[in-house]
Amino acid sequence: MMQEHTPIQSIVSNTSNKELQLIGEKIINNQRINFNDGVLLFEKASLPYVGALANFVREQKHGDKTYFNRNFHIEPTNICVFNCKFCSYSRLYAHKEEGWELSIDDMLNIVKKYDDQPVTEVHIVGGVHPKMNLHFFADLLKAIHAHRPDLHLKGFTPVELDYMFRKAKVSVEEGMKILKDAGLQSLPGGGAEIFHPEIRQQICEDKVDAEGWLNIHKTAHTLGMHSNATMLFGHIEKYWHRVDHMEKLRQLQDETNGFNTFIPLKFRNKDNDMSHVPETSVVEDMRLYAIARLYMDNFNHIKAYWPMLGRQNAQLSLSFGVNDLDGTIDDTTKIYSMAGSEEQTPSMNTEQLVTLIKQAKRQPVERDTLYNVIKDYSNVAWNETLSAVAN
Ligand code: V47
Ligand code: SF4
Repeated sequence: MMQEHTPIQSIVSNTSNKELQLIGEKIINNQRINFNDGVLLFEKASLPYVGALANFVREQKHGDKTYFNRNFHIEPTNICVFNCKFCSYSRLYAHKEEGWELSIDDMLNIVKKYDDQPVTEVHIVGGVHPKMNLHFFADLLKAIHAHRPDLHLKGFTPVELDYMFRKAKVSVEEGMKILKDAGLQSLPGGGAEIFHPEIRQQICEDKVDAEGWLNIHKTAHTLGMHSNATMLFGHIEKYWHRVDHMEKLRQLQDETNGFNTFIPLKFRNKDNDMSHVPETSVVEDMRLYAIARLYMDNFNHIKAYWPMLGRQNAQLSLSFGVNDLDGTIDDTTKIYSMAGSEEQTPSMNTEQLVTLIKQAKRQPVERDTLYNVIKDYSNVAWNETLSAVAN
């Protein structure tokens, strides 16, 4: 008797392009795709094709589950010694009157605003201030931890860490241990941008390079910490630079298994030195998410950061491989509002985020930083017609 094709097998076998068909077969058979496959998908595959495959992988891994967490952000400063061309947020130290620099008390007061709220994580990332050093941040972590020991402390990109460790004249391992002892539990994914020097030299030449970024994450993983990884896409990079970036992350993940999630970040072009570079289309964004889901086979989660992508596109991404929508944020981080994200309403509460996920016919699940389930919202009856997704 002839075996019936599943819908995904039919899509793959009906594809006229033989090369794309072979890649599709690898995916269906749970085989890893390689660098050339990744580039080919970017060059030749249609959105419906990569979308169907990515959705197949997403549903194999997570079914309809779509995670979010309740967190808030602290941005200690926007003063920065670096000068990344895509950054709309930083101010050089020479213009520090245009920026902000928070004291430990200021930041503790932000934490205290959440005293009665069931947030599980604080995300701490900012510019690289020449006077905020390793010991300042260790004291900050200790103060937050003493005030609220249940909060997971996720903070600092390798850009900040590399600078603070070099200034304090400690090795990466010593520095990470100091911060870990002070309460740091994970690293966020920022500062990765595009690893390849051909692009890095043009958009952020003076900050930590790919090797340094990867080494800091590797060291964190070795110390038992988890971390995220990002990729800033949709500017001057070529398709192969994206695949090269994902390949480097995939290799490190093979070694350490310390990454929680991969977060593609769409380049926004307002008020920065790359304003002349046009932004990518929604179709290109969704193709990117889908291909990321296919390439990053050893990453459990693909996250869309809704404050940057916009709510409607974040909702759409749930059909293209994404299974995580960052957090309910009361005070959207300034890095995106300053770079031109269309997010005018700087917050989305839990009801709105759950509704947004349900409208996409997915299953909203609140998680903690390490993806332990806190609450499944499937049966919480909120009004699904609520206009949660108005951009
Ligand atoms: O590294 C800066 C990006 C990143 C722009 O780990 C821009 O959970 C687009 O990494 N257009 C920092 N992107 C933010 C970040 C992050 C955000 C949310 C969650 C997590 C996590 C990490 O923001 C920077 C850079 O890649 N960025 N400027 C811009 N114009
Ligand atoms: Fe500084 Fe980060 Fe902005 Fe680069 S992206 S200028 S490191 S704040």
